Amino acid sequence: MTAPLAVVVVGAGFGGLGMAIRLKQSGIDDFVILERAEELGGVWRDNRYPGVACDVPVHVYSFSFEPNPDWSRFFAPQREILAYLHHCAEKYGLGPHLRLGMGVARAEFDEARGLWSITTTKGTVLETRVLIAAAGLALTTPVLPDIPGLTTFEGKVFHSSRWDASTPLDGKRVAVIGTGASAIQIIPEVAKVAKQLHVFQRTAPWVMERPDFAIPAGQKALFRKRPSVQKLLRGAIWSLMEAFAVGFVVEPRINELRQKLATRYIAKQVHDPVLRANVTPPYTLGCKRILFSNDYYPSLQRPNVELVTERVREVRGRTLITADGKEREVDAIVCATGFEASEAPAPFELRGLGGHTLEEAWKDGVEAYLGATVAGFPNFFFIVGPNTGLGHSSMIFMIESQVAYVLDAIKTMRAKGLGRVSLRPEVQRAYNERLQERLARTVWSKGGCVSWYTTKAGKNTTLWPGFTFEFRARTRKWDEESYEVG
Ligand code: N01
Repeated sequence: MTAPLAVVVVGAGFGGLGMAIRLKQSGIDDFVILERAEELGGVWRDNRYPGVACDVPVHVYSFSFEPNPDWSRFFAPQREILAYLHHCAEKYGLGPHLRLGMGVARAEFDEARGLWSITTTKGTVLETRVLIAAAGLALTTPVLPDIPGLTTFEGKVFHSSRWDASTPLDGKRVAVIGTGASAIQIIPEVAKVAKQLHVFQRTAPWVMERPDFAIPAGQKALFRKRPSVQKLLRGAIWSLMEAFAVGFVVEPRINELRQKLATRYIAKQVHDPVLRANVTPPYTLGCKRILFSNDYYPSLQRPNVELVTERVREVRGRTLITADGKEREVDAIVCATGFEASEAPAPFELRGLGGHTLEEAWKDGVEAYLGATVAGFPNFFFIVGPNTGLGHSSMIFMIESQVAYVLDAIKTMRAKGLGRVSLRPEVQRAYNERLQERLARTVWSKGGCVSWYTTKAGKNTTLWPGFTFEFRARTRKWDEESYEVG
């Protein structure tokens, strides 16, 4: 076995790459990034469905330290975001640190030596002082619907995040199950080429107008010449998005106003009163993720598209049978049915103090401190851990906040010669009590919906309950007093 590393980062998406860049910039070079896939990119590598694009303005959906003056659109397509991540890895010299096709099978903390021992999926063993899981928690593991007969469907069936490019849908009869963020990007594209498209909706989503546009060449030139202009724009967009949080967590009347706008948008776009009623959500706007699209409602009104609100009871042969007994024969089924989220499993087998697993620590629900550390798991950090998701702004802001926190912890450990830092259980308890109290007052708890934000028992394990600037302030410096150090 080789000498212990300083840091192992697991995952090469926005979180893992952002962490790795900051490590390098801080002069910490003895680290590796383990990535189970053969390519970097995280969700932007996995999601390749037609129409896939960022649903947050791209000027805020990119690293603050690496602006890109060349985005083609305000809501950039997936291929540009993936290319951006490749560019970042290359520019910041991450190539020699990347171990592609190598995931983590298990990791165990050696208490006597204060080191993590990691067994990779290739069977190699690595040791490291600090282990950082940036492997995605909430939106990584696809969920297929539990419909009898789906697995024996005689045509093609696939999940939105595992798009089967070898199955062109042109001229085919297609079913899309789900009407979430992925589905509303897929449906308009498939509707253009399919012979017939059946959209199976369980709950109507709130959809608002998407202020998308191609970024003019003059603007790109200006961004290149004066990066401060793009920075100012980024700040302005972030501030506007931050204002949306007011409606979610402080003043519901702001949300009510947005809901009126969304209702008016339905009235403007959907002409048939039956369809209009069917696409009108039965819950308060914001309770589930707000979606943005200009072509979703028009696509539902194409002659080759049908919105089905009956539950799919069974799949038999090539036929979907709904609860009302109606049968629809199709060639392909796209399951845009989301991911393991609020009850996501630990990203890999992790054994901390006393040999206890993270799974055991989370038996009553996933939780952490500042989405980063868990009591009983020394020298272990998450990027995009529990309760760091957002309903109103860009995850990249949260990622950069968490990276700063973890980096400060590592730098402090090195400066003070700390071999082991372990979150105090009482800190985790108090933090989560307060977090859940705040979440209980928000639209995510009171809005009358069932969403991937909360567990079946109703605990919100995914979202941060406030403004992103609050999170930034709390993660600016590592708080040594919250940890037992040694
Ligand atoms: O998944 P979802 P998603 N039978 O869970 C339905 C991010 N994202 O992949 O509402 C029938 O939101 C389910 O119905 P219901 C973003 O954070 C980002 O679309 O539960 N239907 C719902 O309609 C997003 O929130 C971008 O009643 C079933 C849909 O499937 C997250 O990913 C783009 C069903 C699932 O929607 C997940 O989005 C895309 C069943 N058994 C996604 N099970 C960006 O652009 C589920 N459904 C950044």
